[in-house]
Amino acid sequence: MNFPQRLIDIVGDDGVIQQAQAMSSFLVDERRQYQGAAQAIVLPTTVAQTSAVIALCNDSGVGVVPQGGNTGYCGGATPSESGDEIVLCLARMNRLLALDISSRAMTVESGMTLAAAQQAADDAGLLFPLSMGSEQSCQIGGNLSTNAGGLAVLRYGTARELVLGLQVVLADGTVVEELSPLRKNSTGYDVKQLFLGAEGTLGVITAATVKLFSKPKDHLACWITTSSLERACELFGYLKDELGENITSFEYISPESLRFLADALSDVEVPESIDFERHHALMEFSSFLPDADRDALLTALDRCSENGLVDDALVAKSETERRALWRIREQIPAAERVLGGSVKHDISVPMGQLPQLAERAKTMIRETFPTARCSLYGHVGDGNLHFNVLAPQGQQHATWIASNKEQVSDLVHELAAQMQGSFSAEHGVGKLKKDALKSYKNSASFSLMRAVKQSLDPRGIMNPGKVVEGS
Ligand code: 2HG
Ligand code: ZN
Repeated sequence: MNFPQRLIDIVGDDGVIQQAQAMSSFLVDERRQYQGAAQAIVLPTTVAQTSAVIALCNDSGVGVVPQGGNTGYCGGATPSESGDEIVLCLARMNRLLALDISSRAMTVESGMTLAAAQQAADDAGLLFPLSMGSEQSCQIGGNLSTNAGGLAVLRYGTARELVLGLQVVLADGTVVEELSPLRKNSTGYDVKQLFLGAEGTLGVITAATVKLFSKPKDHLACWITTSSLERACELFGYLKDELGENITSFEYISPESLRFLADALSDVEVPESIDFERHHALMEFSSFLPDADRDALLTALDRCSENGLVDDALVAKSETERRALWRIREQIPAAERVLGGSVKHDISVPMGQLPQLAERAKTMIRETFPTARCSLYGHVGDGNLHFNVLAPQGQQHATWIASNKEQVSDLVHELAAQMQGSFSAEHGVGKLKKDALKSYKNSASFSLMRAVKQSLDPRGIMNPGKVVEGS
């Protein structure tokens, strides 16, 4: 029996796509950097089917490329060009399996979109705080596999910190069943951590039990104008001391990024009072005592105006205004796409060094590529900057990016490493940053990663060519 027929025997006719046109969207990554090929796209509906498919692939030496919403930036869910692998798409495993209000925990299958998971929590009067621009299409399995960050890390942590339990299928088809809502469990190795951030190279996450939180009674978004990134960081420190855990996001937007947004996307409204020449922070403030907390926020902002940290502050007066402010920040990546794309970097350094990182990176790029344009924005409250480099005006963007991206990224990643930072704060490694992992990961840790890969996936079938190879 041929291989695709054996897959059909496990998942049924409607669970295997082999026709070229129907397969095409699964074979290219979000940013169109990688074009792969595959024997088939396989869409299981149960963990038993997933286990049988992976065991079959292991026995047959066929590579398995797990894929969620296919929104990743590093090519981690795109198969190789060989055409020998299968793409294992989890989209049909998208059920809510349990929601335990007293444990503040919810168990969902991996193919549930992030927006659907947020909604499921909201329907129960609780909050699932993971949040990012791609939430309508990205899926929980992918979020956990890349240890995604997003917009509320400051208060709730990255995806890794939101997980209580996992169900994972290993390369030989074994199902690791640890879907527990327990908050405390001190029984040896925390096995689930191996799979969070592994990008499907050690096994496929099929379901997860995640933490839920009380829903704040009020959200306030506040657009703050200030004189520099350094000031924005100082301001964050001050407001954190004053307002504590109530600050759920603190995002930075450089004047350049705001200008790119306005040039590219005329449908995103930037309030007239916002000065394009200045630096910006978008702060989200969530509270359980709306009136008292709002007063505390306004008083803190007044004090910051008096001591020169804040030039201007615009507090959203309604949910519509709040959403409009967030839209400005969230649409910056889309604006860069419209302008022809960028060489993207997702770097982090110890908090205090962020302004220095930004200045050094800009200077370095200017020295080597005097007319390239830098776009700086990101999650300043987490020490994570998106430092993106756009082609010089008037140049053919795709050609410029293709010829210079490696040199640009080497410079930026080297700088982050020199400053004790990370070359990938929240987007993962995939194919794109595999060499950077080898260069910058601590060598003992890198060897350990290879040993773990070798031990869990000795035939190298799990997401081949991504992150790390076995030893
Ligand atoms: C964001 O923070 C995302 O908006 C995307 O992580 C960053 O597109 C980017 O460079
Ligand atoms: Zn980001």
